Amino acid sequence: MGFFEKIKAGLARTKENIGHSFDQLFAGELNDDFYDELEETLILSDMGVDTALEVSETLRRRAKEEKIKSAQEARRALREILTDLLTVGDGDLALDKPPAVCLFIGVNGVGKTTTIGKLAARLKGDGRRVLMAAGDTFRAAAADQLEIWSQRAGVEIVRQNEGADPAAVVFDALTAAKARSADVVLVDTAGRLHNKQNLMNELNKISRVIDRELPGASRETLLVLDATTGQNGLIQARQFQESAGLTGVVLTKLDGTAKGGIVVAIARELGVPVKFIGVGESVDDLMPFEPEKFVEALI
Ligand SMILES: Nc1nc2c(ncn2[C@@H]2O[C@H](COP(=O)(O)OP(=O)(O)O)[C@@H](O)[C@H]2O)c(=O)[nH]1
Ligand SMILES: [Mg+2]
Repeated sequence: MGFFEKIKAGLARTKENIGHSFDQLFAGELNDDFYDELEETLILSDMGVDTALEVSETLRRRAKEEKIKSAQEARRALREILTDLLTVGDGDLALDKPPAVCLFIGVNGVGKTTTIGKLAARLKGDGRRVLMAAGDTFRAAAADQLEIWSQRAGVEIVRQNEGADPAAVVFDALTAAKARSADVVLVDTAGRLHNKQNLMNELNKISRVIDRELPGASRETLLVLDATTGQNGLIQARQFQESAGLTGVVLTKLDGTAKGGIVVAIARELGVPVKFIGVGESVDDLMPFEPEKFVEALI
C-alpha cells in the first residue's frame, strides 16, 4: 500500500465514529448549515476548536471572493486551505552536514524507539551510515528494545547500562560517529523520568553535549506524537516546544483510530512541519509526510 491507501485505511476506521463525515457534508448545499456542520466535523476530526473555526472562516471568505457555489468546489478549496496550513517549514530531514543528529523526544509509548528503528532502515536503504544512541537509560528494557531494532535495520548501536547518564551515552555515540564517519546518529530518549522538570533538564543536557561535540553538524529535534491521543498531543507538543525547541514532528499510529485532524492543529499552532508518519508496527511502516495526499485522505 502507498501513502494514500495506508492513511486512508487508517482514517476510514475513524470516519465511522464521526457523525457527519466529510462525504455527507460535501453532498449537501453550500449554506449556513453547511458551515456549522463543517466546523463540527473539523472539531470531531481532532483539529481543535480554534483551528476548526479559522479554517471554516477562511473557506467562507474564499467562497465569497471566488464565487464558489457548489459544495464540490468548496471541497477543493478546503483541501487547498488545509494543505497550505500543513505546508510549513522544511519537510525533509536536515542531513547535509554529517554526522547529522536526530534527537527523538516525546512521552512514553508514543513510538520513539519504533520510529528510530524504521527510520534507521529507511536511511540505510538510502545508503547512509547510521548509528543509534540508546539515550533512554531510565527503563531496563529500553536499550534492549532499541538493540533489537538496530539488528533488524542492520545498523550499529551505542549503549550503556541501565541508569547510565544519557548525556554520556550520547557523548559516546557522537565520538563513535566521528571515528566511524557515520552520516546520521539517531538518539533515543526517555519519555518519562521522576518528574517533568527532570526530563526537560536531561534533554537540555543532551542538547548541550551535541552542541559542544558537533557544532557545525545538521540537527533535528523531532517530537514523536501518538495520533490517537488527539488534543492531548497538542498539549504535549506545546510543552516540548517550549523547553526543547522542535524542528519537526513524527506522527505515529495513523493506522489506528486516529482522526488525523490533530496534524493541522500542530502545524498551525507550532509552525513545525510533520516530517514522517507512522502507519504500523513493522519496519517499512514509516512514510514521509505529504500534506496534499494527507488532506486528500482526510477529506
Ligand atoms: N499501530 C502502530 N503502532 C505503533 C506505531 N509506532 C509505534 N507503535 C507501537 O507503539 C508501542 C510503543 O512504541 P515504542 O517505540 O516503544 O514507544 P516509546 O516509548 O516512545 O519508545 C509499541 O507497541 C509499538 O509497536 C505505529 O505507527 N502504528
Ligand atoms: Mg522507547
